[in-house]
Amino acid sequence: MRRLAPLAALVAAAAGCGGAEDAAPVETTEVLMAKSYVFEPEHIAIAAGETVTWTNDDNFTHTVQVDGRDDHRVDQGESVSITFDEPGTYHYVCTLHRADMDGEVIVR
Ligand SMILES: [Cu+2]
Repeated sequence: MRRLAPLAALVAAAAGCGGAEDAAPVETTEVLMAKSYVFEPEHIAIAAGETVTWTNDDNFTHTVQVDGRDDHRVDQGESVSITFDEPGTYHYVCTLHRADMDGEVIVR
């Protein structure tokens, strides 16, 4: 029984921090729609006024919709760029695959 305690504690800690949600944001303006159904990296940080480019390297069409604004369709091999002028935390989704594909842009 004593061996189970550390394992249980580890599982609880992993569940509590929400897995990848708590990963430190990556300083980049390039996000890949990688294979399959994923934004990579999911969490990025940029400076106010910078432009983020999402490029679709997957075999499926995806979209980028930031905080309920215009939805941008991105076909295979294409990209979309969005400029963020105001500091803040912006959540975005692919509206075709909401359950699997979302990410965050932190503008400093
Ligand atoms: Cu998608």
